[in-house]
Parts: sequence; structure tokens; C-alpha cells
Amino acid sequence: RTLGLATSDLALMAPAQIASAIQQRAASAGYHLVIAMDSGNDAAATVNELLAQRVDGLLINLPLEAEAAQQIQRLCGSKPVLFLDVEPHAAVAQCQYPNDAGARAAVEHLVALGHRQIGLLNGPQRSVSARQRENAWREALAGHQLTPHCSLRGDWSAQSGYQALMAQLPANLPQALLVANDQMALGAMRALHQYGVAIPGEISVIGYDDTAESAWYQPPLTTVRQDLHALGAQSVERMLARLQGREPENDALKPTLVIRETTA
Ligand code: IPT
Repeated sequence: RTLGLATSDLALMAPAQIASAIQQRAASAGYHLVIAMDSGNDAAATVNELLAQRVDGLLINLPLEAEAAQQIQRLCGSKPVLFLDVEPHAAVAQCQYPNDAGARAAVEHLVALGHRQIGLLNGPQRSVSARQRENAWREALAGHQLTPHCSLRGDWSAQSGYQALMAQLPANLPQALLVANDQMALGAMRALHQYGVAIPGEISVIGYDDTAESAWYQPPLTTVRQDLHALGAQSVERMLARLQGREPENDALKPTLVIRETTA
């Protein structure tokens, strides 16, 4: 009995921690897990690798638009498929945290602290989740008659967060920075430290994910928590329910705000 996981780059913290949780939950249910990593942006090829290994069901943690997800689902024929990073309106089975709720919570936190000049450090344009987080930030800011003070972009990596901030520094910093994931926040904080900008004294920083490392940043990172372990476990639960013809339990996944020491 084998499950397949098609995943985005496991050099990134969130997909790695999700994969780890999936592997553990699958193993405890007596399922073997086969992982195929998509590094070339070819979801169909990655899924075909799994199908060639005769997996019983597929978990897909690749950023996919609705159309592309439906195509993957057709490719898998009668095998159950569950999507972890897909446009929510797609007509496919999904297990994911709502990006809009998480992004909104981050904006409300910064606004409640009195910040008006708020900048964005967005994720990559090709990522559905990154686009949803950015749109929700912009809407929530507009709800307070605010527009982004600046709009920077990275590729999810710490290095890209560092580079985005270095291009902006030393001039014209916002009072607070919304970052689309914790790894880019790590790089952004490194650039701010390098210029002697005090966090949170001169700028507040808020991340997204709450990966296992985020409590160990200096200072510890305020962030929007997606419990990645719960996500992995629940995705396996739902897959097993489908394979065994049971109704899956439907606890909605909800992001939560974790206030640590990078916002004030
Ligand atoms: C999403 C993470 O939030 C982000 O940090 C990045 O790692 C991305 O994955 C990689 O695809 S989580 C995803 C399940 C939406």
C-alpha cells in the first residue's frame, strides 16, 4: 500500500515540514510514501513519475491554478487525488489553509499597533498562495484606507528576502513589513540588522508559516501560523478515508497569529 506525494522544492522549509508530517502519518497507517519533487515546473511530469510507481493515491503539494489541477486529476484517472496548494474554487478535493484569512490577520495586527506605512514582501508571482496572500493584504489595507508603502518580491528563499531589502535600503523604509513567508523574513531581517535598523524599534516584521525555526530567529518572529504538521496529518487522513470508502472528518484548517518579538 503506497501513497505518492508530488511536492514543490524540499529545500524550502514549509514543503519539507509538510512532507515530513505526511511521511509520519502515512507510516503509522501502514502506508509507504513515494515522493516526487518538482524542480522543473512541470507538474504533469512529476505526477507521472508517481503513477509509474503504482501508488494507490496522490497528494499534490504543487502550486496549481484550477485548470491545471483539473488536468492533473484527469491524468490520475480513478485514483484519489488531494490538492494542498490549489486555487480554492477548483473542482478538486483539497486540504489547505485559507490564505486570505491569514493575510488579513497579519494586517489587522499591524494596524492595531498603530502602523500606517506598511510595506509588502511578496512571494513569487507563479505561486497561487503568494498571489492570494498579496491580494488579501491589499484588500485589508484598503479597508483601512491604506495602500502599500512599497511592494517587494522574492522567490520564497531567505536569500531573495535579503536581496529585496538590500535593494530598498537604506532609504525609505516602511514602519512595518508584511512578508509572505518566514524564510524571506529571515533574509529581510538579516539585511535590516546589517544596516543597524532596530526590529521592532524602527520596523516591525511579520512572517507567514511559523515553520519550526521561526521561534528561534533573533528576535523571535511574529508570524501567521499554519500548523504544517496538522496539515500533513490531515491530508493523509482524508486520503485514507477516501481509499477506505469512509467519510472524511472535516475539521477546517485555520491559520492563527503568533505574536512574538518582531512586532511592536
Ligand atoms: C507555502 C509556504 O507558505 C511558503 O513559505 C512556500 O514554502 C511555499 O509553500 C512553497 O510552495 S505552503 C503551501 C502548502 C501553500
